[in-house]
Amino acid sequence: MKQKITETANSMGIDIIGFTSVLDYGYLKDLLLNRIDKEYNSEYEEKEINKRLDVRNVFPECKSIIAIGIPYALGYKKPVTKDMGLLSVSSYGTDYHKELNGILYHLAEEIKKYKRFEYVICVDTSPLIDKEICKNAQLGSYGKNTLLINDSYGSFINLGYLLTDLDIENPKAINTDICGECDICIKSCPNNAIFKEGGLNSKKCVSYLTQTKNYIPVDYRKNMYNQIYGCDVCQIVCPKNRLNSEKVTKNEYTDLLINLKELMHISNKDFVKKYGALSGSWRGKNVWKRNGLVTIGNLQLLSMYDTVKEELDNPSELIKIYAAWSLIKLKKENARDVLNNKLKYEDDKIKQEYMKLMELRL
Ligand code: B12
Repeated sequence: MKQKITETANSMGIDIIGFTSVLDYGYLKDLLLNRIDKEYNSEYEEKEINKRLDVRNVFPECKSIIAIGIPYALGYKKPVTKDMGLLSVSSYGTDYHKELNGILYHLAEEIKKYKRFEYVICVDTSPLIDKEICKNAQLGSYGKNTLLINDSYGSFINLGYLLTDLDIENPKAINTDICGECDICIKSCPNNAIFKEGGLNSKKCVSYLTQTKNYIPVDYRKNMYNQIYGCDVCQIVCPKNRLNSEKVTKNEYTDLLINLKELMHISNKDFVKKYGALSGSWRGKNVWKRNGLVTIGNLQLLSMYDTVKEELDNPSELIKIYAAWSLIKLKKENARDVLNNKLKYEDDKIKQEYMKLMELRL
């Protein structure tokens, strides 16, 4: 059965495929609880841990899992810019959720031509722990950057799987150390989010910071540099992503660059029209705009001073307080006068934030 399914997948162009019959992930309970205890978790994970620990919570009839990896952006190099924002390459082109859902559906329907079975598709958004399931299905091993790295394709692979009621046995994968002494991702992580001993503090990861609606500590903002959505640094530096040239799919990624002036003025409708199909748009316009304001401050784009100033009148607190930060980064003395004049119109929370920012040595 495994061989036949693998052949079907290969004939559809799916190179990375594996199987696991590990259904119970209770062995990760302490690790997950420990992360929560230390507040290393993110708000994008299912809060009720037990729901994450057994695939039968999602599909009670599950007996085995068919997992796949779909490579993207092989050989990716960041486009260079001095005055634009940047999206992570995981947000390039068609939303990978949509793409993988389609591929997995197609695969399941092909398998059904010779074997009746029931299935549930999972890509990213289920409570389950995709990397661990795919590691058990032998799609790859954990790198120090905590991502799953495939032997042939590296870590630029999106993961998805079919929970099935098929009787497919496969032993649990053993952890292999594929990084050895290499710690380039740990050293390169802009905000030191990766631990030497393994694991990641999500709250410090730039990818997390670009997505969260929570308050971003002032000290972390410079490390977001020009990221409007996501971050690829720990993958770009990884030697496992330096592939043979025949695997490199594309070199030009200028579509990932974001015009900041346009972003500051874009309407909700135009945002959805222009960026709505990208996986990185799920947090909406204001989060991108907030990141745009951080970028303008970080890149010292003085020509954007007036545009940023206008955003102090934006009704959204999420925008206002980052506009204030950005303005101070651009021209501290002028910004102080502007913010002082605004104090009387703002509520206590915003007032306090402005006062704090004016006192900081930015
Ligand atoms: C929440 C989440 C995030 C959070 C937390 C990331 C994280 N590392 O967990 C944030 C917002 C930071 C994030 C960022 C990104 N994400 Co994300 N994310 C998820 C999500 C929804 C859940 C992940 C999760 O449960 N983490 C919790 C714990 C269990 O994971 P962990 O901390 O890494 O711990 C594991 C190992 O690292 C290891 N470990 C942890 N601590 C220790 C300690 C020791 C001592 C040892 C030995 C091992 C060890 O064991 C754990 C067992 O699984 C999954 C989809 C899903 N449903 O699973 C996608 C997923 C992990 N993300 C993905 C991607 C692509 C990204 C980004 C690259 C996107 C981007 N370009 O910005 C970045 C990468 C940042 C990074 N280095 O991880 C892919 C990863 C693909 C791959 N090749 O591995 C996934 C699988 C989505 C998918 N289906 O394709 N993500």
